[in-house]
Amino acid sequence: MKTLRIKTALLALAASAATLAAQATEFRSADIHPDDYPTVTAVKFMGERLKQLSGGKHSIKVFNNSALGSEKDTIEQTKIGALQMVRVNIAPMNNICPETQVPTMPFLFRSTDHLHKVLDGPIGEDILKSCEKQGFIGLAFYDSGARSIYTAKKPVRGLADVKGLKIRVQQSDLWVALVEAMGGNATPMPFGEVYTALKTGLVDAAENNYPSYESSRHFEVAKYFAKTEHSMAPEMLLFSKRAWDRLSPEEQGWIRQAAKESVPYMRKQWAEREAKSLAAVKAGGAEIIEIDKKPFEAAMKPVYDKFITDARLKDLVKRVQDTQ
Ligand code: BDP
Repeated sequence: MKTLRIKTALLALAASAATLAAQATEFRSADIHPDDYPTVTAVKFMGERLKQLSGGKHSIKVFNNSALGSEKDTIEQTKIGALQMVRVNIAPMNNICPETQVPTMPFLFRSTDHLHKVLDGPIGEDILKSCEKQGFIGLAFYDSGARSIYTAKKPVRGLADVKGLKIRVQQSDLWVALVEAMGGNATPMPFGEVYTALKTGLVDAAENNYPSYESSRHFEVAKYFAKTEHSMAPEMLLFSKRAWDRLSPEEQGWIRQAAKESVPYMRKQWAEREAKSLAAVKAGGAEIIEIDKKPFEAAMKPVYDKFITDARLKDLVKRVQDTQ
């Protein structure tokens, strides 16, 4: 009798799980940025498109402002399927899937056009696919402009000024090497801790694009922005492979399409935001320093020697360089 009751209960549970699967699903996506940041608005746009494509079955809820933790944390949550989606910079993926090191490499892209051509084509596809064996379905790349160094106390006007500076970097071995090649001391830490680190002098400098420099208010505590533009490391949109494998090919197609459609939307938002952020940081007292980038570029050889080691990565870098 008791077993029968348990069996009935189990059956009921299984039935309700099946109904749940057939019902609307709200995918959870994480971001460290605030509401109006282009990465967040782009994923919201994607959610709207997904809703339309799926006839209201699927949508996306964005947990932003680091609500679910740092990028490293949310990547982990996505891997185990606790989160279905995450938008991160490519940097914290560098230690997880080596191909992501390629678009991170210093002074690799000649322009935003060059970056778009590479990421929109077969090289971009190859890099997105390369994370699958690690548990991530790469959906899209988003723009992130170029990253430059900014300092709290002394301006950087040339490579020699970087020597000995304690510089916050993203959590990636490649980034540590990149800053060390410039002569700095790299301190990896999550983005959310950088403002205080700059303010208290735990670090002397950080590096980022204009929108992040502005939205994080780092410009208030590190006003010298030296336009080193040393990397154009893009943003990545990833789906949990665990969650993905439970979806039908049709559902997967909707997600891919909605993600793809969010890219031109994001690019437009990004270009506008870069201009706005630059104006805002200038108005807020930041000094934008033009800099000769050649010595910086010349100093990067050891980074290529250390990270672009096997034939596969060498070939990817060459294909990027050959893209016209
Ligand atoms: C911003 C990226 C964000 C990174 C942050 C960082 O959009 O994903 O977390 O830089 O430096 O530009 O950590």
